[in-house]
Amino acid sequence: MSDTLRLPVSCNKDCGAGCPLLAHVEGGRLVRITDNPLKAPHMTGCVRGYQMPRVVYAPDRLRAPLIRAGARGSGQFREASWEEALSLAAERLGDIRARHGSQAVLRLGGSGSCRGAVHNTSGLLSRFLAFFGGATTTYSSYSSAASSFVTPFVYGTPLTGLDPSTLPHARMIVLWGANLADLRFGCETESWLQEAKDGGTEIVVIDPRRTRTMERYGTQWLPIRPGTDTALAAAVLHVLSAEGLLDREFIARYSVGMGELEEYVRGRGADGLAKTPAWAAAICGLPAEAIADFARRYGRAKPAALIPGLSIQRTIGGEDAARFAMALQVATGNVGRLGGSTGGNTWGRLPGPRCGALRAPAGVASPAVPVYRWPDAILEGTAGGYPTDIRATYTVGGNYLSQGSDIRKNIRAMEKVEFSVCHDYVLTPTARYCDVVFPATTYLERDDVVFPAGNYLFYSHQVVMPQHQARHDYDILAELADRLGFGAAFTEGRSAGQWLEQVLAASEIPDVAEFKRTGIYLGREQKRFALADFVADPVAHPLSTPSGRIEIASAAYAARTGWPAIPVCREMDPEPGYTLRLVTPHPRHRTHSQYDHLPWFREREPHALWIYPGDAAARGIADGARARVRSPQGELSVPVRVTEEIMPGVVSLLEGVWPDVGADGVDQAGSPNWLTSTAPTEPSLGARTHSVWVEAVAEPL
Ligand SMILES: Nc1nc2c(c(=O)[nH]1)N[C@H]1C(S)=C(S)[C@@H](COP(=O)(O)OP(=O)(O)OC[C@H]3O[C@@H](n4cnc5c(=O)[nH]c(N)nc54)[C@H](O)[C@@H]3O)O[C@H]1N2
Ligand SMILES: Nc1nc2c(c(=O)[nH]1)N[C@H]1C(S)=C(S)[C@@H](COP(=O)(O)OP(=O)(O)OC[C@H]3O[C@@H](n4cnc5c(=O)[nH]c(N)nc54)[C@H](O)[C@@H]3O)O[C@H]1N2
Ligand SMILES: [Mo]
Repeated sequence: MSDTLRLPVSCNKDCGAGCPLLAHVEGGRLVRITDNPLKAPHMTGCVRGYQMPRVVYAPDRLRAPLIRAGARGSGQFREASWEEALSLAAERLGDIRARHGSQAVLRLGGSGSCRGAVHNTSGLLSRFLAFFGGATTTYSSYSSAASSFVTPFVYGTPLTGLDPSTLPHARMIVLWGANLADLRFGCETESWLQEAKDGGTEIVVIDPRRTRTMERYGTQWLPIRPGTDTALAAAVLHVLSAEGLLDREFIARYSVGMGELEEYVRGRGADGLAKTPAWAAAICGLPAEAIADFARRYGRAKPAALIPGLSIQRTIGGEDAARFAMALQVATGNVGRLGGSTGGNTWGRLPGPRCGALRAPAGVASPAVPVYRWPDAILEGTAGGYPTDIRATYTVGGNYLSQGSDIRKNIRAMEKVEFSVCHDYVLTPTARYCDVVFPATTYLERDDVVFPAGNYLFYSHQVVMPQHQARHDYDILAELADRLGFGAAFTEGRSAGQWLEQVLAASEIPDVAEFKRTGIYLGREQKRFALADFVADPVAHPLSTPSGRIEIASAAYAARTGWPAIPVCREMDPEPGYTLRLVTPHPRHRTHSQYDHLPWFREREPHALWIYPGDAAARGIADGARARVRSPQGELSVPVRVTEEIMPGVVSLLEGVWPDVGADGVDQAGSPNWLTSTAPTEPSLGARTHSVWVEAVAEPL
């Protein structure tokens, strides 16, 4: 008998997917991961899933609990027994709660394994801290703060997505800051995009970089300066309005306020400025004719699917970039139609099959701070207008000392707290600043249901034993809960495995044994698009906006925020002394900062500052040499890639690189958050990591 086992697994990661994979185990060792042969034809995994054995068996995996033995950030720890480390953490957390209340603890992280029903780094810590008494938590997300904030005002719902199988029905697809070939947005999107392209769909890519998405799927690249999408959108609307390309019947039947927006872009609004292509050209860096031509083709291509990336709203003014994208799809009558889109957030924004999850109890008071400003909340506290004074942080599934903007500030914040705990499977930059670090399992060391972006569920088997002394987050928190006196409340007497059975029993999956065997459960409908009901019959299915219709002008938004009811053109202010706009996109070979500790992944995507040849020449910077890049927040040193794949005036550094800051205060790794700021976009208080002014010079020898 062969001892090769093949078991369905699925990445429980925050990369926008969750894929149907198959683990091959030989003699107890995970040797390979491939696509699950039982998957639907358009589903595929990606390199990060296939290469997970490198992560599971990484030489730098934590071997035992760690207790800090040197200055914070020094990396000096001693290995401790579970008993000692758990007791220490329970004692310190309990002591802080006794002296300052449970809200003196700040909950951080959560994205690490955020797709699991049971082993969910976000849900588990929330549950633990709720029973602890209610900690200070964070609201909103690094990902989509601005668009999540505005979308309910426009559509009355966050469910604005589509199934990618609808894409081949589009005559034109506009990928507006959406890099669908490098990033994962569901496990089917790339295949359906390919099918659309093969079927003759025009695919326009609007991005300051010429990405793999353009290379593979694009029929036209419109290079745009970052953070200027509102100007381009306004000019497109101007052309549609001036040239009779608005779908007036659709607008009248389904929306309110388009007239006000039309007045604004035509120059009859308060600023008296006509948002013509020529006007936008100077802002966006695109030729006026290219803007007008795009507007006409977009206005005539029916149906057209405009898919915004999350990138356009991680900018100053991102709220209105998101609102404009939705307004354009309404203006052209493409909402709620097969082959169209809402112009709102797309991936994972439709319901999945019914399935339970292990959650936090409701009704526990937990004051919250915007996640983008977590270090400010620690440093400023109640004196700075934040709800609490933070004395401790608890991180599960986050690496905010790499991923939070302004790492220098993050370090100050982590140095200020009395006590900090972290669970992870490697010693991340964040773990280095913590007092106790618990070694956690990866998803391949535990059973779970994974929620992908789509109308399906995947089962992910435990395929290897927990490595070294790693434990599940669930078990670590249960042990701590026990020591803090609320173990029974946290576990309700169940193990993680028993919770999983309970979740499955309460799901719509009819045959759980079959689900575990195949790893795949498909919901009935696989070709859905948001707002179909509303568009089919707006009287029977009104939206839950005040008017019951799509609100292009939202009085509720204006009343709540003090910002204009319609989206307006907004751009970041210039920063004297800085002439280059930095974008910090997501990497193909990492999920944020994950995998950056492994040379194999780093070699596949060599880290470099992308800069346009003319900009490099003007600064004496050579291809392959190192440059110094500085912003008001910090300075770093990084190799340079001189390339026409980025437009003039813009530079790019991928996010997710672990910082490596020398005694001179210069980051040698090129970690973009050494340059970014926690000043957010308003009113959502969201991330603005694509709105950063920097300057670059050749590295002094
Ligand atoms: N492989 C992989 N996939 C991932 C992730 C990952 O880390 N790795 N992360 C996942 C997560 S959590 C998220 S939130 C999403 C992120 O999804 P996005 O936010 O959409 O991703 P980004 O890479 O930031 O930006 C996408 C593209 O927009 C361009 N861009 C930047 N600024 C602008 C702008 O102002 N205007 C326009 N028009 N384009 C701009 C960038 O050059 C880039 O090519 O990706 C998800 N998918
Ligand atoms: N400059 C810049 N910064 C950005 C962005 C950007 O575009 N530009 N993007 C932002 C966005 S959209 C996001 S979502 C954030 C993401 O930022 P983070 O939420 O910090 O994401 P990761 O870097 O993936 O860190 C997740 C950590 O969880 C750990 N982990 C994974 N699974 C488990 C598990 O099961 N248990 C435990 N205990 N740990 C686990 C991983 O090892 C990793 O260290 O970054 C943001 N930061
Ligand atoms: Mo994200």
